[in-house]
Amino acid sequence: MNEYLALSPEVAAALANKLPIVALESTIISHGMPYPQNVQTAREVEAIIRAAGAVPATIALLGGKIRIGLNNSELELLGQTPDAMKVSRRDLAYALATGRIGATTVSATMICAALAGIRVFVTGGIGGVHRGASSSFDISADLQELAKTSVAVVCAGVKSILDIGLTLQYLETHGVPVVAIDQDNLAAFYTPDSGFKADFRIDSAPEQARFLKAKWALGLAGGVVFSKPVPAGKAMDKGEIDRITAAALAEAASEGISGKAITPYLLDRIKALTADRSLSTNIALVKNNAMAGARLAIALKET
Ligand code: PSU
Ligand code: MN
Repeated sequence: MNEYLALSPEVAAALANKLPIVALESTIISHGMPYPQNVQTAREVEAIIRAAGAVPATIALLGGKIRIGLNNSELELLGQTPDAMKVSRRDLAYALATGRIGATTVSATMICAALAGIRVFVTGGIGGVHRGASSSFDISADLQELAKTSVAVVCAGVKSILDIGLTLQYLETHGVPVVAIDQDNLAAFYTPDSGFKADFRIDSAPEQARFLKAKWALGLAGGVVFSKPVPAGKAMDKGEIDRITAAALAEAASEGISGKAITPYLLDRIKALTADRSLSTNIALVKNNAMAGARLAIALKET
């Protein structure tokens, strides 16, 4: 076990007993949602995973260690530290060496999960190629991580704050399969349909597990994106979210927001501009993903 890893007793026991484990990220807690809904959602997501028969492992950086599995007071600490460092691959060594409170993004969570031997990871949405990337060069480190780190990421697709077509193109170039669940098209986070077809559709967890097993048995390192659409009753209206996204992007441009600040800024503005309705959609889709991730982790143990 890597010297920087510190497992919670629950996760340590699950690893020793080869139980199915689902990794969860922490940027969604510190930067993706406001307190106290962030902590409450984190706990509810963990409860859904346990009820489904798997073990949740929320990942964050505390006191110079990669913590795999957080207790209630650690979740609370993270939820109440909005200035926790947003940690992607680039920031991991710095955050550990300086003992910072670090919230891991999809890329850093994949790295930490892989170090701990966890193969399935549930989140809300992945990062991607930003609109205007041809001049800003802003492509999330999440995509490069998916290209090399062998962890399955269950999400609600790619948000329309991003350039969804270019994100899919980038993933294709790097050999990252995008698998839709329950429909043919990639999901777009707040809405079920991005308008773009996913590479494959696999609804059943045992088949998803066989797909992962085949990929990794071939020595094809890297992740797989599983896209689960937001439940229909919790989705936002596409016209409304498109208008609001355009407004938020315009505000970000006029404020000169860029780099790692842009994604949290846009999420926060979208939440404000939808009078918090986007937050309830966000919470619903993460819970929905947790169920799919737990089923996949269980199926992977049985494959
Ligand atoms: N999308 C969301 N909520 C989030 C994020 C993305 O709906 O919290 C976070 C994830 O942690 C993701 C990160 O890995 O933002 C991507 O940041 P960037 O675009 O700076 O790579
Ligand atoms: Mn970026």
